[in-house]
Amino acid sequence: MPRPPDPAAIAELKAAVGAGGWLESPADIAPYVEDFRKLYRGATPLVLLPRSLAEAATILAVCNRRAIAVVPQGGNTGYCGAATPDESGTQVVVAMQRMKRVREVDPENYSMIVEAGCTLRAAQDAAQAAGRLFPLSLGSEGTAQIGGNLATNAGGTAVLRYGMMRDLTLGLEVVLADGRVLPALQKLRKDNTGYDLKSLFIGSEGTLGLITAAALKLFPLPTDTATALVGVESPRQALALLLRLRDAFADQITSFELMPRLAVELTVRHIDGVANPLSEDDPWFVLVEIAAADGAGRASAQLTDALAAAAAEGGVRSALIASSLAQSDAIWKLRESVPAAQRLHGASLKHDLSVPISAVPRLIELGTALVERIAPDGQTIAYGHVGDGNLHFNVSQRAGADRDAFLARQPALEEAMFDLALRLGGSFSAEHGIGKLKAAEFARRADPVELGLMHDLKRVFDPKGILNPGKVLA
Ligand code: 2HG
Ligand code: ZN
Repeated sequence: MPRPPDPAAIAELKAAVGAGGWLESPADIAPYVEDFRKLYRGATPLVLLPRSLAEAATILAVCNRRAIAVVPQGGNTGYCGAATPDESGTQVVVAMQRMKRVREVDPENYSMIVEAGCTLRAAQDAAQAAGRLFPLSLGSEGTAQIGGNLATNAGGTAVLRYGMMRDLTLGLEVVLADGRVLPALQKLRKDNTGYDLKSLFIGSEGTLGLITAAALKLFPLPTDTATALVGVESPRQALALLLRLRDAFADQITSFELMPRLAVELTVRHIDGVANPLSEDDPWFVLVEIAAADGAGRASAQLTDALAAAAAEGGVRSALIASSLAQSDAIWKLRESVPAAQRLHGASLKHDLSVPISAVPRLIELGTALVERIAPDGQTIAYGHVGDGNLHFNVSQRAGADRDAFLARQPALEEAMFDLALRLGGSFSAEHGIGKLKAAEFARRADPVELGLMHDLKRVFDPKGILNPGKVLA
């Protein structure tokens, strides 16, 4: 069982990182003990900010020897509380922001090596400066860090074309619970030497090791991108459009994001500088992006043709194809501001669900009916990465509804939503992870064989149970 650090342990940990490498005053540690959604507020005696692999390794060696629990933290933008210490005041936080170097960009091998504390945007920028694309893309990319993206196997808005963080990872450098280093930073496309250990750390939310750096895959930089906002009648029509566009563009479609009219209305109302360029009457909107690297400059014309053909057959109500970077940025801002607009609008209940893509319309129909029955004081705002079968099936409090009464619907609604997703062959955690928020649910719902193996792995990687206790595995 992890123990609270005594003064000697605190002194040893401070010495491991040196001056400027730790925080302990309540004001300094405040941002590290609360999660982004303010679901959890914990406590910690010490936030450690290692600057190097050696410092990170020493921290874990000390914590393991002394049985002190460690909570790894990146940009603290996660949705499930995985990076927040518990309330006991015994867990130290290891925040990776000072390990933020881009160690290498290798355009010939289409790879880069980046430290865990590098923000996603800084990694994208470094790739771009070398004429390459690092494609992971999320609303929080200016703050989210590569280490957190790896620890949560982040998804975002370009998964349809490029996959999730796991798919974008070639190698990892990880400090194990006892301070040993797994130096698996290879940038090979092919390496069949035994078990794929690195994959275990991706999505493990800091429970199996502390990721300090990664070798990531790069791609050709698109020379030609076209973005459109399309008004459609229904999720079924959106799905038909996706299939049609995939026929026309194969894997050049990078994003296919669905939003209901209410999401657009709330965003226009609450976020400065956002407007809906389409008709107020469109019930659903799709953001489509296609990207080509052939230098032919035809993306916009081809997307226009494809949407016109769909419209001629009644498959599209209205469409705006961005004719400038500013217009494409405005369309993206509309989509990426939906979570902030929902936050400003009032309380919300969130369900990060995925189903086979073909079941998305059914999920929306049946899920909306559940909301009407279980939380009539809420309004469904189901939006997101429909090209990946991933909906953020969120519910916002109706104007004038009692906040506490609305929030009290959460357990019953969540149970019904998760059951529905599973019945449709889906998952109750698509891209936001388990963390603390869904750990009990995971323990209850996971297959016993699968869960047993996960506990066995946890014992092998972290025999003293110091790494992020209470997260993922309850
Ligand atoms: C997104 O796709 C994020 O915008 C956040 O994953 C989703 O706030 C949400 O529910
Ligand atoms: Zn999302």
